[in-house]
Amino acid sequence: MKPRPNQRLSSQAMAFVLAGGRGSRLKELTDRRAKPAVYFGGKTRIIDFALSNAVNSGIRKMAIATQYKAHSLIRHCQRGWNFFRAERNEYLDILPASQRMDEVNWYRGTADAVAQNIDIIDSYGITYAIILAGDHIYKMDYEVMLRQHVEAGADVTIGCLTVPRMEATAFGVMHVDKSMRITDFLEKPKDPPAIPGDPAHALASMGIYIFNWAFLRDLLIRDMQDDSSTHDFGFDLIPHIVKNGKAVAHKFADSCVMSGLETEPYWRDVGTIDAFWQANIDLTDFVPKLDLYDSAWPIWTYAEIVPPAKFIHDEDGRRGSAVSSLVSGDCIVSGSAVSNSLLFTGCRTHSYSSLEYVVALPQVIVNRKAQLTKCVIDRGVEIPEGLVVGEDPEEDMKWFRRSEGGIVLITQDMLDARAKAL
Ligand code: ADQ
Ligand code: ADP
Repeated sequence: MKPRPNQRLSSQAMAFVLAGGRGSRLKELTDRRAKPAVYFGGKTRIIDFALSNAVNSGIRKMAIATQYKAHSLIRHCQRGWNFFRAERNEYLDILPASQRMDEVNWYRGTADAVAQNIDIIDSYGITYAIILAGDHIYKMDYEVMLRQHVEAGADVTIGCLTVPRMEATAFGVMHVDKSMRITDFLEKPKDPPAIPGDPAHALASMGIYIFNWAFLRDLLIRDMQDDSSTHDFGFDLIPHIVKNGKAVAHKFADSCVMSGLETEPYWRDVGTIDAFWQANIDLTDFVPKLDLYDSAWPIWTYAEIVPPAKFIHDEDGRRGSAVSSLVSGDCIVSGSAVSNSLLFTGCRTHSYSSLEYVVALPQVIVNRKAQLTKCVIDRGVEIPEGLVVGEDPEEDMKWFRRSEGGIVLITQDMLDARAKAL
């Protein structure tokens, strides 16, 4: 496809979403689904943020590489993200690690997930490839980053943000010169180097990369044949380009200002139970930092057509109420008190029960007189009558998983084991 003058760069780009990782720190929440398929924010799943950003940025060619426990993720994408039309030159391909290349190798790393699909990417006829992680919560206009990439004449442009130095052990950490060219890059360093003049912070990679496709294609072909490589962007490809080519950093904070999307940059890796719970509960704030109600930047998802949420008095006249809470469709709050909580689609809470600071995933049933505080409840769990969670840490730990931050994760398997033991 030949670029036309004044054409939006996003129309010459594809988004390749890496969605194969488990996200093991989310514990039992990712026993049966990959992290990108985990529910977030009352209606959506984590991957919807990267996909919505791409669509809202004007990108109409996408590929999603899946690997670990991909069924739930694939089903979600097929149901919710099926509006791309080949006749309008739009594509969304789901690419499970399926041994397409040689019937031996699954995706050996993040770069290999792209390399094994070179033929499909070629068929899109794009100039730029945007590599995204499918497991972060943020809003970002990739067109702004594409413009910087082209203006700088970079081989790769990497999205980055400032993080507390000690948290940077989980990230790729970089140094940049005045022109934002990356001069050093260390993947997950044990002792992260600080930003010069700011010892408390480090400049971390968001795992978002823009490449000219022809450049990346060559690099991937060479990397596939290199037995010493782990075939990972952070460990192998990026350090190589920093040394031998031109790698440039794109600051997320500047990006937010330029796109006019967010006044305060918001980016979360909801990788632990504590972070997951906190980011969900933050949405119940009076003015949350993440605005899900911005019709100019919608977060699209698959949603069943369901009846509206309902709040009812029970037969004893107890009020069913929810305050400072997000309540999705098909929920019935009957004679129970819900506060500072999220009820995903299809939850039921029964008389005399109370929920405070609770994240209840779809189809959770809370039976009578249960008292739940500060917990995450997995999809489809039925909370037995009278269960008390969040009052006695020792009792909670006997049956459930209690995080470092004191958040209790409840799954049906845990409840079944408890029922058997009692
Ligand atoms: P991590 O997030 O730790 O670091 P990784 O575990 O490779 O890197 O995951 C990146 C993305 O790729 C995730 O969305 C994951 O689901 C997916 N993924 C992992 N293995 C995959 C595979 N085999 N096939 C398909 N998809 C796979 C990265 C960068 C750091 C950067 C952080 C920011 O390496 O430099 O700082 O992201 O979070
Ligand atoms: P979702 O992630 O869409 O909410 P579920 O929680 O129902 O879906 O299931 C997650 C994944 O685990 C799906 O791929 C589903 O097919 C699978 N699954 C659900 N229940 C079981 C089970 N009891 N044993 C094995 N796999 C299951």
